[in-house]
Amino acid sequence: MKTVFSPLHSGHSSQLELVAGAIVPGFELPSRPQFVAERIGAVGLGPILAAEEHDLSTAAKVHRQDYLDFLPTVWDRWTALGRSGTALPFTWPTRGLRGDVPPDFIDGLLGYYSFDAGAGFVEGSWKAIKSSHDVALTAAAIVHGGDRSAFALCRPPGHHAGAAFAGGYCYINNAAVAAQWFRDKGAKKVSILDVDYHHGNGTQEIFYSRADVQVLNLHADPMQEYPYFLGHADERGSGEGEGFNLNYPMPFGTAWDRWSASLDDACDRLAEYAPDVVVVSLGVDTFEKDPISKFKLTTDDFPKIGARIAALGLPTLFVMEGGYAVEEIGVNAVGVLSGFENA
Ligand code: SP5
Ligand code: ZN
Repeated sequence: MKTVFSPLHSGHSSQLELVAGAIVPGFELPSRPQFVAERIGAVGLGPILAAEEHDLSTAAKVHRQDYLDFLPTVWDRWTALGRSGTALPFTWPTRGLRGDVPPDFIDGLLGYYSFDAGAGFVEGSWKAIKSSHDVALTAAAIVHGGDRSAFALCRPPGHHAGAAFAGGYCYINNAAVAAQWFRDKGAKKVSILDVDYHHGNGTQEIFYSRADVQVLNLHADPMQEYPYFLGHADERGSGEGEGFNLNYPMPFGTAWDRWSASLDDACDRLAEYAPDVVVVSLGVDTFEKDPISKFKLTTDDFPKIGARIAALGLPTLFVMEGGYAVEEIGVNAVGVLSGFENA
């Protein structure tokens, strides 16, 4: 399996986040994809290729144009005020406030275009965000070109990013852009299978009223876990999209038995839908030692995920999402890919 990767991700560093009332160094570290790349080399998964640049025309079909126009401007607006550090929002247009009027000032704009304080900007952030998007589309093109699968080693991740908002370490929804790109290249139907620990709220929002992209999400129950405000089992799509969004919320402590039952059901529903291509939002923060998560998957479980997905027999693009146990992220993520290859 070919992997696509970009070194430009590394300028997106020194992120800060709010955890239990304290501002701490973020969990979404630049070392994450390095560990994955090292493991790819160690097991001989296949070549690691450079990303090719793609314009944002496909992204503009899943994101709002004003949001895409805003992202590259954040750092300049921030530093123009003499600020340094991490650009972060602190006010959001929740119920009872105006969500339809973007303010002029950067602090207001950051809140307008986000749903949490988990997606800050530093000097290299935009280049990293754009490179992650390019990684996803370069890998998608490899699958479109006839390879059975490819791996987009994206950083930053994407599945929390919606049509017009960042959040949860995500800015551009790489998996959603790839799914849209496959549609534009002739795929009639695309399935996105999101196995990250957290609900992929952005992906759900983007495709919620569409029947041409099925979205299946396995995740921690939003009654207990971030992102809290989306991901319930009764969210099944709207209008033409009714029935094409499926959520599998699971409780803290979920281990392989229960998690794999959800995966089996999701794979059955996916097979019924019979897409032309599958996009896997591959988070490995379901791992038992993940520092921000509460599922109990073990390193031995990850290859079984890959094998189950391989049994679908469909062209498959893997897109890297979360996973914060950095020492083990390589073994676990590549475990899924090897399990797919060896099935
Ligand atoms: C892509 C992805 O996996 N994003 C996850 C964003 C999670 N943001 C909320 C983190 C809450 C961290 N709680 C830390 C508890 C540490 N003991
Ligand atoms: Zn996650």
